[in-house]
Amino acid sequence: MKFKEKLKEKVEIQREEVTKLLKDYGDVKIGDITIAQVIGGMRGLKVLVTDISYLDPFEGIRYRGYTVDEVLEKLPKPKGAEMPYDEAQFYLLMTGDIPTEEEVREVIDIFKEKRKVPNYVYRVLDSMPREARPDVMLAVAVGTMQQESVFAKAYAENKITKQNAWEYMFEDVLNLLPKIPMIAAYIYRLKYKNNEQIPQNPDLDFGGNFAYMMGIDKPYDDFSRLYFILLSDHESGNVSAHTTHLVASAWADAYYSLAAGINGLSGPLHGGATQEALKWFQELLKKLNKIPTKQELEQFCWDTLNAGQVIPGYGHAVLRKTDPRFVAQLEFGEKHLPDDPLFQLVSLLYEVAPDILTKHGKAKNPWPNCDNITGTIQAYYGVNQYEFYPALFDISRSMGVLSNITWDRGLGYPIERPKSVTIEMLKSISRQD
Ligand code: FCX
Repeated sequence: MKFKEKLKEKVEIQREEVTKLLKDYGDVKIGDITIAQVIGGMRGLKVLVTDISYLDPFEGIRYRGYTVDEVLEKLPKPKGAEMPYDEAQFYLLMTGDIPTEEEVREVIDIFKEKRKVPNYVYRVLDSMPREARPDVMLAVAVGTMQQESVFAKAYAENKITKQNAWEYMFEDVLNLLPKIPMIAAYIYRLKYKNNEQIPQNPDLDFGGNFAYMMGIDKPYDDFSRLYFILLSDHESGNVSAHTTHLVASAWADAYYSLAAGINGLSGPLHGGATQEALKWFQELLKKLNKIPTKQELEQFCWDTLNAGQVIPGYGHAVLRKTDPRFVAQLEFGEKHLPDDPLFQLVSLLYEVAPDILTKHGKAKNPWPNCDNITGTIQAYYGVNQYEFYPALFDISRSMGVLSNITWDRGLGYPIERPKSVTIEMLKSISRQD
């Protein structure tokens, strides 16, 4: 497999670099820690390392050094499609290189070969309560397949060394990732479409086949490709990426680790924000029974803030400008759904909310993040069951977190184990200062 050969070459070079860095410069300090950071969710602490993506507070995300615009422009696309292959984004995240047509074709073929989901997974999903949330079902499906892990089997047979661990992880990742959109589409139709399932289309790619199995016409395939690229990675400190990395750091396999990451993504301050944003817009429309004027929208924002709630899809722990992933979706919306009332509302909110949040004076970043707009576009294409949104986010995020844990094993990163202190200790340190 050329894909694996390329990765192997890169892993070996980088492993040597990391070993040398550690040996020669392991004692060099890269920062200090304040009490505010320890109590404040470790904001700004440089304690993780990943090359898969980097989030600049003012520029936004770069995947392997490429901006959102560059990725959308440079990655190969299916014939006639507006958006690139998700397989190409996965290749980029894994290897750091923009794939050629031939290189992406290899990944597409591997994914097609491996995407068939075992029947027992469907039986487990069918037996779950219909009220179970889609992302819970997805995590259960991933956990159910853990017994297929080649990494876990090789470990049990004493075959794994620090040198070869990444190869087993990589094999698990290639077995697992192509199944994620298949399972998510199955869950969607099980829960919301009377379990009338649409079999996969063997001619279609990751995003295209997902849209097909969802039963939604074009250009939903392109929106799916776009969305899966945009949310695929956001450094390794966000909750879903960090959780996956943390669990894998104890040499849990990709199945355990991804299931944990899926759970990590669920909270309303993280992957749940998309559903909160759509809910917020719908409540506004319900309350006013019409598209609000600018003044009415401003009032609704203040009502939200005065009630002690957040404006969903605004703010960010790291970003300090409009999220380029929001902009990419806004541009898609301007092209494909400019007259949609909800979409118009998103655009209007973008005009008023940053000023209001600035006046409110709490949020460090008054600009929108990607989650503010996704639900509106999904709803336009009929996916208005907003509890499904974290599962959609999971499909995308799987690409980045699974790339990260492959490299974690490739570079021999150890088990993660930060040190805790007590509040008494912090008080005592502050008294000495
Ligand atoms: N509306 C109102 N208040 C907000 C706000 C918003 N959109 N964003 C931040 N604030 C408030 C915080 O609640 C906090 O208040 P407090 O001092 O009373 O606790 C204060 O501003 C400072 O928070 P800040 O440092 O700016 O932000 P954090 O790093 O603590 O949190 C998130 C970042 C994203 C969690 C926060 O901005 C938020 O809750 N936003 C709304 C939910 C959301 O959009 N989440 C998705 C984020 C992202 F894209 C993802 O991970 O998926």
